Amino acid sequence: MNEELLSKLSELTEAGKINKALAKGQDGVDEVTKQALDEGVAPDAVLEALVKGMSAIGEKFAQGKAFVPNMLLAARAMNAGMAHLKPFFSSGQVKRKGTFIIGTVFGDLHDIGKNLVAMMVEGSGWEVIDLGVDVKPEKFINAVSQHPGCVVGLSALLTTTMGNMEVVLKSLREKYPTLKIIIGGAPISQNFAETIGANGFATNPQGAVELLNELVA
Ligand code: B1M
Repeated sequence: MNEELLSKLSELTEAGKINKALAKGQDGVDEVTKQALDEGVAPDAVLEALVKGMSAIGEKFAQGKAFVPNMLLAARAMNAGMAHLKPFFSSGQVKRKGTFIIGTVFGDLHDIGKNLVAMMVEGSGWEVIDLGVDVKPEKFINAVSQHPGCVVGLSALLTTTMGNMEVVLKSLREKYPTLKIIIGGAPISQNFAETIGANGFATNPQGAVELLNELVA
């Protein structure tokens, strides 16, 4: 029974079925998560099922078999489930993989891709702190100071703001020499990531999740 509920939860998350009102009268992630927890399914098993659904849509997106709207719906469905899990996070019954601080670097206002990365990473079990767009080094430094052991993600969409990634990275490493920093965005390449000394680069949200999991393995 548990297995059935959990696989239903993964499928509903992947399909972006949020709740009854939005899923044509059928139970969505909202209702099924509540049902699972009410029936005594372990909260970490529920989280795993939600993550499985998000990973499935993330992989399809990376392969060009799903699109931005699919990702957005899946993330909203995931969030509906996460709302029921929040008390278990606060009580420490369910552990996060780590904290990921993400922002689009200063000078750059593009946030659609960055938001997708943030949602996928959150959906894979990390706590995500999204600093928004046009983020200056001081704001990253301040956030890192409040979250020891975090990983930082920098996004940039313009060739003119790629250089600002290096400025942010250097400012952060001056204060936190061992801080792990990953980067991404349309103009970014592996070569650029290596040149500025980032710990890794990803071309899509699923790639960012895999990179983060490798960094904390
Ligand atoms: Co802008 N823009 N834009 N724009 N814009 C581009 C990027 C551009 C390629 C369009 C073009 O000329 N063909 C061009 C850049 C050229 C260049 O630098 N070589 C450009 C330009 C020039 C500009 C302005 C300068 C235009 C002007 O005002 N003259 C201006 C700059 C403003 C600024 O930032 N200071 C500007 C403004 C804007 C809008 C505000 C109108 C709007 C942004 C709205 C918003 O984000 N809220 C906008 C948009 C929408 C685009 C395009 C059309 C779409 C970008 C997007 O959202 N893609 C874009 C052209 C295009 O890409 N076709 C363009 C979809 C998104 C899912 O993909 O962001 O690549 P992407 O994210 C991917 C990956 O890159 C990766 O995962 C994401 C999901 O797969 N990824 C990461 C991203 N961050 C990551 C971080 C990671 C890992 C992976 O780890 C930390």
